[in-house]
Amino acid sequence: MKVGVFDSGVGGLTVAKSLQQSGLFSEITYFGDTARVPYGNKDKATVTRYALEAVEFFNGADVDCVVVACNTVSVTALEAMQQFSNKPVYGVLEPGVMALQQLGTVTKQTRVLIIATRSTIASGAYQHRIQALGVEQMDAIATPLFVPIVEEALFDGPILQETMRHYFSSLTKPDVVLLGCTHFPLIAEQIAQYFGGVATIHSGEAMVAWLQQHLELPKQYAQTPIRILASENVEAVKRTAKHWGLIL
Ligand code: DGN
Repeated sequence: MKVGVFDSGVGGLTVAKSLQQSGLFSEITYFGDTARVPYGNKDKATVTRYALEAVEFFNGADVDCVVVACNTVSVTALEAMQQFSNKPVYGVLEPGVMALQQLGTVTKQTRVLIIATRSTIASGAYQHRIQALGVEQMDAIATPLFVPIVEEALFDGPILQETMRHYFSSLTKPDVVLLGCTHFPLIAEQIAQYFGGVATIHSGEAMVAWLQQHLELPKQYAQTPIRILASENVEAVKRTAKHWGLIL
């Protein structure tokens, strides 16, 4: 099975990496809309328009299904994509919620922190789904500064530490942090450490678990080649992919 991966830019490579390591797919075609990133501060109509252009691309591409790595697109335009796509389209919202549920220790008392772009937080999508699990203690905050920090490869150090203090210092310590943005898995360890060691949920790993459960795909490929396409500066995306450990 061949999978397409759509993201607003380079961040979705974290999800592509999980898919590449999963052994579930024979080939990955990644498309990052680098010419128009970031999507995280744009309104629903704009994000939907961009997402439908990606659908047009994937409708003509040699892929069997499409994974939307971008959380912002997954919570604002997934249904529109599914409506116009000629193949199944899967977003990261459901897998993230399923991963939280499968931690096994989620109760009314569990305190969940959701961090994401402004649009993802404003959509309320994660909050509603997680409340429906019975979770009563939740913080949901937009942390857009983490996006350029990760893109600048400042995975640790004073800028990241200060930014975490800026966003987190007034919060009660969570039990679980849901990383509701493609970039955040790259600073998951630092975020977990900031709170003294907490569980984190990674969209890519969550997506692999969800696909395995829902499509019952066997792990059968020792290697999954990835084809990288972008609306601008594809060489930069390829460099990032190498830097983040994808095998090109
Ligand atoms: N890919 C976006 C997301 O996961 O929400 C983050 C980057 C962006 O477009 N702002």
